[in-house]
Amino acid sequence: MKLILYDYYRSSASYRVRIALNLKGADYERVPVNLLEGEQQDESFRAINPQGFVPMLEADGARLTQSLAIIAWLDAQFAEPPLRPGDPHVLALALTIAADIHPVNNLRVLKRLAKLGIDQAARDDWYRHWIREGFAALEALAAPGAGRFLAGDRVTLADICLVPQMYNARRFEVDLSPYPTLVRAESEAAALAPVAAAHPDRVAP
Ligand SMILES: N[C@@H](CCC(=O)N[C@@H](CS)C(=O)NCC(=O)O)C(=O)O
Repeated sequence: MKLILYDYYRSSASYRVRIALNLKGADYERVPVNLLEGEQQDESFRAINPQGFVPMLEADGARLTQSLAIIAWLDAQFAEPPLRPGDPHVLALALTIAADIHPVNNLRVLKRLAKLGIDQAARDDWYRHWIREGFAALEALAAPGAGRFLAGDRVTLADICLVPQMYNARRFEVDLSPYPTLVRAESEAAALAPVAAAHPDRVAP
């Protein structure tokens, strides 16, 4: 199967899909879409992904969008390791990040805030606020069922969402000490070679 990933090295939704592809040992090519230069808005890209977002995965010509849907599809195609996107607890942890933290801190939202006259310091405060609020909830939700990873002793979709969100949190200098479960799970996941290979610094242009 020919897999082509349209991504951007610092896009956390793309980072999730890179982690999943690497964990599954899938062969894929990358086509970088430079978000800072606005390539996601180019007519040619919107013609193939009307939402103007990365990631997008082409699989034998079929176009898949939305990182969690792409990962669920990959999980159905490649059995090992099972990432458990259909497990309600795993999915709830993943969505706490992918549906509740990430969208309000997306580039287009930050650009909109700037357009409304919100200055850089206030935009950074906004960004950190939603991470802190989301991580506090995630810590409480995950702690009782956590093991080596966020939802037990095997890596799941929840860890795949956690690693890129922790990367963003560190970039914005969020104090992570109130979230020991998240810090522990992330360091276990980040130590896995397929996860490490998906890091933005490893794929930067
Ligand atoms: N819900 C989507 C979100 C995708 C998304 O927000 N991608 C960001 C990069 S992380 C993007 O392309 N942003 C472009 C923009 O904001 O203009 C997913 O999980 O795939």
